[in-house]
Amino acid sequence: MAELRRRAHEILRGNWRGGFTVPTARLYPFQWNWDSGFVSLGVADRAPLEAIEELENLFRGQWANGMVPHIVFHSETETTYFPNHDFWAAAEVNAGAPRKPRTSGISQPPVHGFVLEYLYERYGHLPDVVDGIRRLFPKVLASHRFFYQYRDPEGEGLVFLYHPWESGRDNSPIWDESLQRITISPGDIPPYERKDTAHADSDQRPTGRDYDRYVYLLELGKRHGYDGPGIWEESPFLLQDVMLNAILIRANEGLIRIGRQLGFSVEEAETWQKRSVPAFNHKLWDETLGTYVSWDVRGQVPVRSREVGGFVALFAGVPDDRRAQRMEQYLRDLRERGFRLCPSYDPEDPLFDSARYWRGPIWPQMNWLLHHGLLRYGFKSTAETVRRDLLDLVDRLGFHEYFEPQRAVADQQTRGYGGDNFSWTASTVLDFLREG
Ligand code: 9WN
Repeated sequence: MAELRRRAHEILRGNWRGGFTVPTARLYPFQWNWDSGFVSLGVADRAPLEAIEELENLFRGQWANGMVPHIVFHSETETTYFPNHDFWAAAEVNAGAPRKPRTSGISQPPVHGFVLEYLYERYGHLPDVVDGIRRLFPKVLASHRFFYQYRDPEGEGLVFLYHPWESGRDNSPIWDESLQRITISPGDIPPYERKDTAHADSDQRPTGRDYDRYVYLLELGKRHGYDGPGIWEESPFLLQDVMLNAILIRANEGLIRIGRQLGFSVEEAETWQKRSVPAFNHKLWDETLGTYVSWDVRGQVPVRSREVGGFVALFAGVPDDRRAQRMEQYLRDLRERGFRLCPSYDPEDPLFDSARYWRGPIWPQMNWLLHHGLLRYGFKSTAETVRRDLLDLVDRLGFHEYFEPQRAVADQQTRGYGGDNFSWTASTVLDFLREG
């Protein structure tokens, strides 16, 4: 385990670009929103102040409307990623988007409220860290306000996304039906060239058709300055994502807790919670499946499948004990059926694909969310399984982006999937080792 720890630090140092961390060198050469949240916890393990620097650099990309974009392009000369800053043209279509650093035009799960809470709990004895948290607090609050103002037009307490990249689980089968509504005729999208398949196996990445639709939705957002009401009115892809909302709720909670201790007003966040928690519980629970699911706003139907995002409700503390027990039982059954925890998608569903992006593999940061969610409800042994499974996989297969969930298959492998030397994999390992 000491070796694992040493490697994890080495990876984070290697991906550090003087002020922020890239998820992995060539595949994702910029700063990503929710990656940075998880990564800052790992960075803090060695240098708590660098964790603050990491987050402050992310928030340099924050828009006037409060949105924290999903990518901050600190370098304008890096060319190994598509879509790059020029394709997004964010500052050209929205006056509130910074010109420096350049950014994308959509967001990602807002993890920073609970990340600040963890940093405060662990390093609150360091005055410089506390000063950093004080500086970041109002920015994080503003990023939540963005979601409630721009992504919840009916004041329901549940926020929508209009691009799979905003979910962080880009290629999950839960988006398939909604994406199929998008029909693309010649000339609908500008010509573009993918870069991801030059750095990762194309069997493990989204298909060309998926990418066309990603570009279509990007262009739709661009037409509306990425925050206009036309998005809600026009987008064929519009969902209240179960995980985005669970993370927002958990992050509100984090802000409320540290806000009280640091003397910030927390009334606004409390008002959000009062709306969001019951709405989530009422609208997103699926009694037959025994988990929470996303809601397809355009189709006015639930997206009925068991996928890892639904289980983040545990981390948000939303379910009552009965619901939580059903969710935990499902995870235990998966283990007994020969899976490591936790596959990103239901292995019994025909759309499950154990090696393809978000359609089955295990993601490290998802294990982090599940582990802490399970602990919150006292499911110690399953929480430990989730922790152990990830540590074993990384130990045997390396610090990859994602991993094979079928035990029998993974046992024959020598490497994980997707990018290598991955930052949030290193960060999750460091965090899990703290408990070992
Ligand atoms: C688009 C960086 C990001 C993660 C996402 C993951 C993947 C990007 C891509 O990589 O998405 O944002 O190009 O596929 O799905 O969760 O933040 O690690």
